[in-house]
Amino acid sequence: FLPSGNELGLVAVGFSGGQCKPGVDAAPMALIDAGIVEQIKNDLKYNVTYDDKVHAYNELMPTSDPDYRNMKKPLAVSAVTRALSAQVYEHASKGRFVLTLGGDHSIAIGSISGTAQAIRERLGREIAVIWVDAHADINTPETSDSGNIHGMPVAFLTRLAREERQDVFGWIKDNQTISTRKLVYIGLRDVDREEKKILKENGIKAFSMHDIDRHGIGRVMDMALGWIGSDTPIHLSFDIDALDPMWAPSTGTAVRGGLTLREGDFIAECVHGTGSLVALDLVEVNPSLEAQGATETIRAGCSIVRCALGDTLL
Ligand code: HAR
Ligand code: MN
Ligand code: MN
Ligand code: MN
Repeated sequence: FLPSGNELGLVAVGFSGGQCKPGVDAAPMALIDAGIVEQIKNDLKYNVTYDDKVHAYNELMPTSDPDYRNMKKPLAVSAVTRALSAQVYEHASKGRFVLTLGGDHSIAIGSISGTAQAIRERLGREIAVIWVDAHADINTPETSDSGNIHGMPVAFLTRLAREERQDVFGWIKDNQTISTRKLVYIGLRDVDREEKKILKENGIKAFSMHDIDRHGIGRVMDMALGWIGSDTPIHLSFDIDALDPMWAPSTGTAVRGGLTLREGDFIAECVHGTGSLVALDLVEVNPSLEAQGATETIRAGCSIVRCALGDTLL
């Protein structure tokens, strides 16, 4: 089921409505300006299908978007992720590897639902998701303290949260959802109390920074990939805040005590090495925060992407 012929579809999503800090919408352009597309084409030899646009989805923005069930900007996030889902589906259903450059992490509702649907239709298979993040992003609207939807995408994708209203994620169909059994976290270190309960009650596999300290990243990757099993299509959703702020300071909710740059690259290399990676998100780069560290953060993001796409050291 490997995306054949090194075909890659790129979607650039300039969206920040899943949280409150402006600037994360500028990340795709910053990554592109840093040369990510040339690196993918020339160094890694992919055929890139890209519409040459950073999508802001302005035409989808509601004039009024009041809080609903404690969610901030529910209409905007729902509309953007719905449109993104269709874009990602379009690429994935044609057998392309799909790279989505965010944007805040709420966009994973769109990218993962699109991948899940395309892989089910093409191969009759459920995807696994590897979520690399300081945060679990599995709050339901009711458990979230912030109301920011970038803290909720995993809940909507797994159906731990659901909503009937079509304009507030009611559009997510069963064939666009993922199983909690095929979800693995790596890098967690800032998980809300209610989220910990959700992880425990649903038996979700999670490797925290403590696990990485104890076992080392090599064994953690063996365990993570062993849990998923071979020959399972994988969607890797990489939040740059998984990295320590030393390497990626320019992000909205930086948490100290994170992954080194090499550990982040190693995760991406290992997932590439399975031969089963079908899609990648890179999210939460915010060049306007800690601006003296923006170049470094962008470089770290480019490096993660290259490693996931098969860049090798030797
Ligand atoms: N758990 C907190 C919340 O729900 C913080 C989430 C921060 N999320 C991200 N994405 N930066 O991982 O609001
Ligand atoms: Mn996240
Ligand atoms: Mn995060
Ligand atoms: Mn809380």
